[in-house]
Amino acid sequence: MQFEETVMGFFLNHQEKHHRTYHFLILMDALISAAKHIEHYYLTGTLKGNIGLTGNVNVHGDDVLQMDQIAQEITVHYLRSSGRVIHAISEESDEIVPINEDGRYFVYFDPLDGSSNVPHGLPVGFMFGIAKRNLDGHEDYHLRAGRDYIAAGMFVIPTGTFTLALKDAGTWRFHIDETMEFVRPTRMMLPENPKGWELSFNSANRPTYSKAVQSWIARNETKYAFRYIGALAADFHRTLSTGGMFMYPAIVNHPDPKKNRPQGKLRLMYEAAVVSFICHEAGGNGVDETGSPVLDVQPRDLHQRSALYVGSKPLVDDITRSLKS
Ligand code: AFP
Repeated sequence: MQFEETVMGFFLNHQEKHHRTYHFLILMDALISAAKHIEHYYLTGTLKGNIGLTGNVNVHGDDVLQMDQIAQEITVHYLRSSGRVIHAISEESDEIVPINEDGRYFVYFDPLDGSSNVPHGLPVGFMFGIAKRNLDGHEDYHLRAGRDYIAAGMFVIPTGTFTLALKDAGTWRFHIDETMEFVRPTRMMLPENPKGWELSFNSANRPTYSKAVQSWIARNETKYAFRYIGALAADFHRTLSTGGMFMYPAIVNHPDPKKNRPQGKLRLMYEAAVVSFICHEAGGNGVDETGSPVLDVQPRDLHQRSALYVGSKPLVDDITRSLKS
């Protein structure tokens, strides 16, 4: 028989090695419990009729699916019961979600990212970033740059995979086993050999990108395979394994100027900064439309958007030169 190290065994060793408190473990246990519940509801959703629309529209103008609401409720429940979270910022909530005044952490999350995949039962993401409350100083500000995160992760639901990055301690991938435990921590580093690298972006939007990005794509598209499923966690999961680059450029040349998105589409705190943090710990990089590191962007509002170019350093560096030229 083969036995694997569990995610909790991994955390206990990590916390002991780095002389950390147990509070972070309690928070991680809450996030993992939430992910397992969301996964369960997702898998049984069609049978229970949970994947339809609620008739509500969220802060971004997207139709809210029943599954979005279920995932939000589950996550807030577990964060609350952990007792370790002061505030949460969620894609599904216009306002900051107060959780527990004595909490130590801020959590930024999207409990069901990639909703257009839901009616098809295809992969979606549960993405999160964690910053620590400033326990020694006076300031407890929740608008933190990704550089300030202590951890970030993504569950690809319902595939049973979990990728987690711990500050200065690497990016790790776990798989769910037959007892529903996440097991087998595997250190992830972006492959250096460009042979298998892939590009991932919404090709239908290509004419709407800046001229610099369009020419970069024209110069590079034949060198790499192209993959896109439309859920950031699933697309980036692949980028991390194969190397290459995921991008969601700013929309600046839309035939209907009202549909331009010069700020990009993805949300900074619970999408772009999360994958940039994971990528950074795996030896890669993530930049925005100005070619600046996403992790350095100081958010000014909860649901701020960002363009994103994330993946293997040589490709991100190369497109950064085009973005800055
Ligand atoms: P939805 O949750 O609204 O489907 O958005 C998902 C997402 O934010 C991200 O997960 C994808 O990478 C990106 O949008 C896909 O956007 P397009 O549908 O415009 O390609």
